[in-house]
Amino acid sequence: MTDFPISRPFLGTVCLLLTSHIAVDARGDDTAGADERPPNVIVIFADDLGYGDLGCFGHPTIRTPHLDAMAAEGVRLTQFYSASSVCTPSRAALLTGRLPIRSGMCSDRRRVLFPNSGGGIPASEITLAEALRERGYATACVGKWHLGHLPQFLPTQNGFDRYFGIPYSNDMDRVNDAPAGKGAFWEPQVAYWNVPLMRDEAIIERPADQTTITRRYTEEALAFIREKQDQPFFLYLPHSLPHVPLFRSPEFADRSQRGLYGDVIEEIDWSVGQVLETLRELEIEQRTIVWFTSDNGPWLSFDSHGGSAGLLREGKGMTWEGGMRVPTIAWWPGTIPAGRIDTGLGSTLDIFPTSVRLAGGELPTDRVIDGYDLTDSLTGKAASPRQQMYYYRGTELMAIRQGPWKAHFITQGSYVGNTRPVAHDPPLLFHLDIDPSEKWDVADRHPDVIEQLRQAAESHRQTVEPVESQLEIPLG
Ligand SMILES: [Ca+2]
Repeated sequence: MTDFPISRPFLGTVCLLLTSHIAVDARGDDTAGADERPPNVIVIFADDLGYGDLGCFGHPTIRTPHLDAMAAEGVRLTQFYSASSVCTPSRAALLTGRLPIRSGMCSDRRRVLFPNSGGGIPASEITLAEALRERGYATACVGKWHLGHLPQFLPTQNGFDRYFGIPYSNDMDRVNDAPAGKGAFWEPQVAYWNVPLMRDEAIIERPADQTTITRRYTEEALAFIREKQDQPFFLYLPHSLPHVPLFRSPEFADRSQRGLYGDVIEEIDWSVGQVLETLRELEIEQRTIVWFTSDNGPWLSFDSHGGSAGLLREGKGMTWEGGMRVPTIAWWPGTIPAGRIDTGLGSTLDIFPTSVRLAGGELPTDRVIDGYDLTDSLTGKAASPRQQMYYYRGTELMAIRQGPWKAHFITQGSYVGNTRPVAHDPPLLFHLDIDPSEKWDVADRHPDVIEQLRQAAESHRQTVEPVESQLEIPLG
């Protein structure tokens, strides 16, 4: 086996030499040779959806029948983490399988990219779209990008054949005469945010009509699936909602007992149902793995316009569980057994290696990959290989989880009130299997565990090399 290529221009040449490890396939395809075909990969990624916001994750009044059915037919992952508590680093981690600190897609000064940012995902990073395209996949990104809005950073420069969506958050580019403070959010109007809607590299609508954005993402996604049904494809579908400001199509207005936020989730749930139904209609559901998860926890400072982390502590922007543990479902009829709940650890970091291996590729060897191949745990054949999770805020390692234990070295608020960091020595220690809500600090009873976690943190730090932050580069 050769080393994976170091620079992008050589990617194609070398990848063709890689040996193929197509997953054993007993999924009953009736066309000759279809068993050799690697599975399609679909990643549906909600924005700021909390751990407690789905029916199948315990919400009492938000109705999510399609996601509940997806969970019943697939596996629910109850200890699954985003690699960051905010948008940009979280997306970089998902698409590269690497902690954001390794790619420069995090910062201690600016937590995400803004319209006045000049940086973006470095060309040296290998995205999941690039890795899968090299394996013959058709690729599409439909939704919120937030890895750089300048031409050289767009999805079409990062392995995606096509792009349709908003290049950053739906609350950016706010116009000057919009109501001040949070006033603009409580009764949001499309015209308050001058966000662009793009097709490939061109702006096709500005401000984007966010009222219909979930429906249009869905239509775009379904069209791609239909068009590419006869070849392996990767569809990355990062919804721009339920990030505030909240919008939904007229058909979903005032439907949910949970109010506007519930309406938004119910439209996303409808969208998921459309995707799964289309796969079934095309009879490709048994060769498609679909992930549903969220990029970070709920934005709690937006009151009823933010979501719920359920029994988890705190939310978006923080390294408490509510900020980074996300509601996750994996679905692949005939391969992932139905109705299972997997309490093993997992992360969006793991989607990259899992997908690349399913596609018959090999992981890059010239860089640290922080993800694990979860195929055997998803299919119930083995326990999850992931034992640790690192909780970063910018470049600071705030906390570490090892097995059931989590130590917080530093805690900090999110965006409002007191956001000064508070150092803990000894660290706060929680047993997350017993205490998922992080209520009972048991540090004084387990000095040995603390020592192990300190050493694990130190070993991890040794693997991190400083790189330039892309989030601090100004525009122009
Ligand atoms: Ca987010």
